[in-house]
Amino acid sequence: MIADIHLQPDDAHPINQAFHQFLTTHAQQAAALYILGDCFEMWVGDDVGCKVYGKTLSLFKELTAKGLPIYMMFGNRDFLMRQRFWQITGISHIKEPGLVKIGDFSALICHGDGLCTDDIEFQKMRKILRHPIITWLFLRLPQKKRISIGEGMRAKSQKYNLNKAENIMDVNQQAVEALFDAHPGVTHLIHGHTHRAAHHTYELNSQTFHRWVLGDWRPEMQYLKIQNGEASLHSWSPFG
Ligand SMILES: [Mn+2]
Repeated sequence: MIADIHLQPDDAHPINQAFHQFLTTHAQQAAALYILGDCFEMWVGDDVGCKVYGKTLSLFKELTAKGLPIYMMFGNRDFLMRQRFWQITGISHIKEPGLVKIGDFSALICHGDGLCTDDIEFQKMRKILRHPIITWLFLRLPQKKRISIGEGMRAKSQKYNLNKAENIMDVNQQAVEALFDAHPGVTHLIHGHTHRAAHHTYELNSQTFHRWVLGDWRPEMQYLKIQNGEASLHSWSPFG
């Protein structure tokens, strides 16, 4: 499982190159690959995305055609992939929160931005941007317009994040507990978004709950491996 690769709209970018290498090595050896959002730095429509990320998409296709199941969730930067994307790549879309069962291991999975409930401004904006009418209208704008809006929002969010207190941008513990409450019997949660790779645990009603956070790919990438009923975080660098 991986998240937050934030692939740049340029296939020659080192992050994209590293990701391509990961796909053809680690991912290929896995039984399945889960991407928990923000694979792409931005996605303003399948017409633009499929062109800009052409190399990545053809690698996805190669892997799914070989029989590797790939699952992808929307992130807060890439939630406008539509039928053409899923068709071209062979990737299956999973909605959040998802529940995965791999052997004896069960976990809830989500991108993680929905759990950052202390950031009220962000949550308000998220609601507006994800509204079906807004996305419908947005996808009908000319390509140039969509690209410029996307670029503008990207710059704005970078600036916005610089001025925010660290704790506001992390997940809210009550939101995490509420998610577990809604799924009795599940004690693992895996998410990305905050870019703070870690394995957190807490006890409640004599039960241990685990929260696994996937990191980003700067400078090292982290992935979570599920094997023999256990999860573990790993780092990998294609740069040696
Ligand atoms: Mn994110």
